[in-house]
Amino acid sequence: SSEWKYSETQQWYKDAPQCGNSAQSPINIDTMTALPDARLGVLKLMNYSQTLSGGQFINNGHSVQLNFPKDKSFRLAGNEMTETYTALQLHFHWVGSGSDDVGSEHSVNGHYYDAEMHIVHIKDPYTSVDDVKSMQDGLAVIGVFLKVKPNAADNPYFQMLLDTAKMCVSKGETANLENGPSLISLIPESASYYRYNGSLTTPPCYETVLWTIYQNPVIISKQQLDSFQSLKKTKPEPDENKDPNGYDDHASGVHDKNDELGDNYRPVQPLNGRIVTAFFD
Ligand code: BO1
Ligand code: ZN
Repeated sequence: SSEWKYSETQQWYKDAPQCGNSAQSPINIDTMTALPDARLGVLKLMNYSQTLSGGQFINNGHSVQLNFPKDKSFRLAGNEMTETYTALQLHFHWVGSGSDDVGSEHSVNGHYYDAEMHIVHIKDPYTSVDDVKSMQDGLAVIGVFLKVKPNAADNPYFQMLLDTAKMCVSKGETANLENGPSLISLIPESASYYRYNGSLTTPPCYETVLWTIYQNPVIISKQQLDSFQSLKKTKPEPDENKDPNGYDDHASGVHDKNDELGDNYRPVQPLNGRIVTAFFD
């Protein structure tokens, strides 16, 4: 069931029936219909000033994901929330090098950003997605848009992530983050956000996610987008000139050009009457 592909999003429901349900993610956010909600307030991001050092990046063939260190607890709560959540991982969705005007999963008034970061949290005290999959708000995912500005300098905080993420070129490769930025440094300065109930954007598409999408993007450089696009979605074909018995953590061998990891976003899904609310800073 982990054999799904971004080129076949319309087939996902066959192995993962929930992908065909009616409260799916991502969505287009229509800012004219998003309803300011007085119950919402600035997100409470607890321990987010700690660094991510000690986490581990993995290229899972669908994205590059940073699993958070087990000995730190980055936690999320909100004004209106009775529950708290603990962060498990962050990962990215981004535009492929041959594509234009796409890349993010969510869109705003039909506009897509170059990339989107997801910080995935699980409701306390649970630790497994299976335990919360029947709750509408078992997970809380924060979405942050990334925007390439021509001639922008490297974003120093994202660069600290990319220096390690870049080492996981092939599917299955991992690398430990030794010098990580604080989690708060990856979040936009403005606290404004959109909020709705939806799903995981990949199989198994469980409708268990309380989504928070920050309104403002974070700026990255063109070279930083290039670093994401240098990753591959497969393991390399063994290089016949190399000793086939020699093990290598960072796999050697040959990648096909169309093995580039990118365009790893699901198309926007129908709202089916769901309401998007908003908090404006
Ligand atoms: S996303 O943020 O909606 N793109 C998203 C999509 C899939 C997952 C998480 C977030 N998958 C789940 C896996 C679990 C895993 C959990 C946390 O992520 O189904 O097995 O424990 O890493
Ligand atoms: Zn995601």
